[in-house]
Amino acid sequence: MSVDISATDSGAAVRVVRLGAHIGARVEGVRLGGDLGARTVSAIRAALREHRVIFFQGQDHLTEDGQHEFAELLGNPTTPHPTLSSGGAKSLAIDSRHGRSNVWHTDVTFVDRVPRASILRAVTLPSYGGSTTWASTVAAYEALPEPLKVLAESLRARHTNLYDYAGEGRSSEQNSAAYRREFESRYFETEHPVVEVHPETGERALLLGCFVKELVGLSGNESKALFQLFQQRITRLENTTRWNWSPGDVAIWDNRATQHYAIDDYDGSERRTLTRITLAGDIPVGVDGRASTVIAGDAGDYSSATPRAA
Ligand SMILES: O=C(O)CCC(=O)C(=O)O
Ligand SMILES: [Fe+2]
Repeated sequence: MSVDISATDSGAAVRVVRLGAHIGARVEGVRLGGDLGARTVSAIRAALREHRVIFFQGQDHLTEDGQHEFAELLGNPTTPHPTLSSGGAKSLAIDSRHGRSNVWHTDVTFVDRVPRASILRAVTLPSYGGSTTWASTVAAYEALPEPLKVLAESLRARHTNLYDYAGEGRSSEQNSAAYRREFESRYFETEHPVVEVHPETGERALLLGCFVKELVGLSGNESKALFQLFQQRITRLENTTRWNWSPGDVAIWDNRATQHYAIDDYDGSERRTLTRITLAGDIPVGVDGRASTVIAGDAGDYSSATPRAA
């Protein structure tokens, strides 16, 4: 077992238990909330940077306010979503009655200011199934043979919130018509590099997922073929970790280094709800120093973003 131990502000131990070679760790010994000290927050940040997605169990005390206060210690929370209203709530409701995110994606890539991280808290769970899988887009890039790295680094992709283009096949019949209308109520389109340089670690990561509409400069068929080639690399099982939720569990993922997929293998009559808070991120930058560019939509009221120096 690979375990890293560091001390919290109260002197108690934080244990970070690795779950796989490329992605995932369980963090023990932390009670999440707005009252965490700087050493604990810094241990959580370090674990997130290293493991891409981290899991906390037994956080049943956490309320929506507590989740938000904790999020403020890690970064700047965005509004819940660029298009979905949350009825004044501080978090986005992930609710099986609205839809099921059983398609691989990085959160909110249709805007230029792609969130830095998401913090997801399980509230109501089905009696079986409904786990979530994350994939490391850094490990996927690093495993590419050199010619494919060079190709990926030269490509840019257009991402939109009208998300059925790329053939990834979100099971849209599962998503309520009202939810979908609201999701698409404002049109966003952004051009991102296919390989982004991670702003904290300098690592290279593939930036794709279900919001991709096309690869710039290619025909529809070529675009689809190359999208699938890289997307299949990302979702190789060796790059993934899967979490089977219990109520009170919290997952935090680095949204610049991962994609995720919510597995729709629970009974249709059962409800599954979680609450998500995302942290504001900067505008991605490619290996050539070129930043992402907005094609349509202004996400200024979703999240403030400072353009990264090229
Ligand atoms: O339902 C889940 O497990 C994840 C849903 C999702 O895509 C998200 O919270 O960003
Ligand atoms: Fe998501």
